[in-house]
Amino acid sequence: MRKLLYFLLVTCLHSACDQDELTTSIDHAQLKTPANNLLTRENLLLDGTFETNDLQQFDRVEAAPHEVVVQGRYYRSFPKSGRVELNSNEINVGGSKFRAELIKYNAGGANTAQERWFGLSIRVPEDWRVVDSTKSLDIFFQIHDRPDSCEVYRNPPLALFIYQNRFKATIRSDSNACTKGVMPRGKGTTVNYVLNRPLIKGRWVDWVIHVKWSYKNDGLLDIWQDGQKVTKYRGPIGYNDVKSMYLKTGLYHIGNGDSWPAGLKRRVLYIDEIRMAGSKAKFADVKPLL
Ligand SMILES: [Ca+2]
Repeated sequence: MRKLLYFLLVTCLHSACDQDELTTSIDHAQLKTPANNLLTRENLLLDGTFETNDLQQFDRVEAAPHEVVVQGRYYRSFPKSGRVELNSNEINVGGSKFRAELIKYNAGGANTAQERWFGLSIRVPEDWRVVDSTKSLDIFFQIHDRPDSCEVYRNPPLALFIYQNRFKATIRSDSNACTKGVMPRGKGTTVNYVLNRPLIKGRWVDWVIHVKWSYKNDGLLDIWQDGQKVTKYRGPIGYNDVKSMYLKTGLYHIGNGDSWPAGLKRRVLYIDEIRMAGSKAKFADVKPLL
């Protein structure tokens, strides 16, 4: 297959310009036409490719307008993707704490639609500064619970995030009908770390996630990174809730309390090809870049 790699110098003209954006690389051999791509995908509940030049595929935006923009400097398959930014001086702007996330409902749950497939691609900029703190992490994908009337919003049953120089993921479960507090602990509740991979900067990284929500022992979680299975978990995942959960993607920085990493002005992440599908789906339906 013939490969052409172009390096385009792009002049920074606006204040949001990052060191990483000085160089754009496009691998033309990987490009697919939208028509070819759409024909092969079925069963989608979300097809978040940003090709409509807006965020209409999502149900809600928990971000200020400048925090999530559609742009074409980088993209996965088609010539648009989402650029997400968090700024050090914008706590509680566009969402609680340091947050800029897109939301899609109907992500399933242990007592509703148990099976879901998710796909997404992320591009961590070359100049992403690793923060050497055990109190700092940046979530780029999470499935969030919707609490029952006896509960508060808890930590998410599934979260993928950047922690120091690693990609990591946590899962949480609770068989109790009423979870106590925000972080399930104690009898019937668990927290597990199910992914630990080197952080990759400067190129797109594809993720496919297959999950069966269950607070019993028949739950399932498989994660593929760039087509390679990196997580195979069997056991409880999710809460004993009535309502279906929701997908969130973008950036959510968690520090020690309300703290932001010292000396860091901004976090930027590119996201693309965010898909969700139900139990009839297969790997190829949600995989980025067919
Ligand atoms: Ca519950």
